[in-house]
Amino acid sequence: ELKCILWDVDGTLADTERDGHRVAFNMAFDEAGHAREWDVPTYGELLKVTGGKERIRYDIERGGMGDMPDDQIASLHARKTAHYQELIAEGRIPLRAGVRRLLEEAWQAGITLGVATTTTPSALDALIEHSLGREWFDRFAVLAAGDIVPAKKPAPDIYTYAMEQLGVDAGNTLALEDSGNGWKSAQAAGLHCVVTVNDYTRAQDFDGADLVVSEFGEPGSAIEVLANPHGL
Ligand code: XBP
Ligand code: MG
Repeated sequence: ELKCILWDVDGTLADTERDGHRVAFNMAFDEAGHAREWDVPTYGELLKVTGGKERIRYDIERGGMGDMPDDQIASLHARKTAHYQELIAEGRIPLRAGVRRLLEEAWQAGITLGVATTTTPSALDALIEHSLGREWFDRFAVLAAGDIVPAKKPAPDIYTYAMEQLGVDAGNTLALEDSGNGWKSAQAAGLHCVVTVNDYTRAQDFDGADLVVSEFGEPGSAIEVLANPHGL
C-alpha cells in the first residue's frame, strides 16, 4: 500500500540545475574573483558529484579551479546559495509539468508527503516559497535536506533519515527521482522509485527502477499508475 511519497528536489520538482544552481555558482565565482565559469556541458559532468560544496571541491581536485581551504569553499557556497535564492525569488524556475497535479492528488488522497534532497535547506525553502507555494511548508511532513546527513546521495542516508522522522517503512514508500545518483540512493534505502528524466539525466542508468517517465505530465503517470503496478 502506498502510504508515503518522498520527493527529490533538483531536477524532479523543477529543472533548477542549468538556469538556477549553475548560474548561481558562476555568480559567486565571479564575485569572489575566481576565473572559473561552469558552462552547461561542464556542469553536466560535475553533477555526478552531489552537494554544492562537494562539487566545488571535486572541480578543484580535477584542476578546474585553484585550491582553497574548506572554510573558503563554505563561504563561497553560502554566497552561491544567496544568489540562488534571488534567482528563485524572481520566479524564473517553474515546477516541472505534472508536478503540481501529482502533489495535489497525493495530498487529497491522504498520502504522507516529504522531501529528501542533497540541496541546502535555505535553497529548498526558496523553491517552496516561490515556485510551489507557502502552504507546502505544512503539507510536507518532513523536509530532509543538505548536511543533515553527512553522506549525500547516492548514499541512502537522506531517505533513511526522512523515513525515520516519519515513522514509515520503505516498503510503503515511493521515491520520485530524476538522476542516477538519486535512484541509487532510493534503491539503497529499499524504496520503490519512479524516475522522471531531464536533459542532464536522460542517458543515466536507472536499471531496476519501478518506472522511468519523461515527465509526470505525460498520460498514464498519475498517482494511481505510479502506485499500483508496483505492489504498493
Ligand atoms: C541535487 C544536488 C545539489 C544541487 C546544488 O540535489 O546535487 O547539490 O545541485 O545544491 P537533489 P547545493 O537532486 O538531491 O535535490 O549547492 O545547495 O548543494
Ligand atoms: Mg535530483
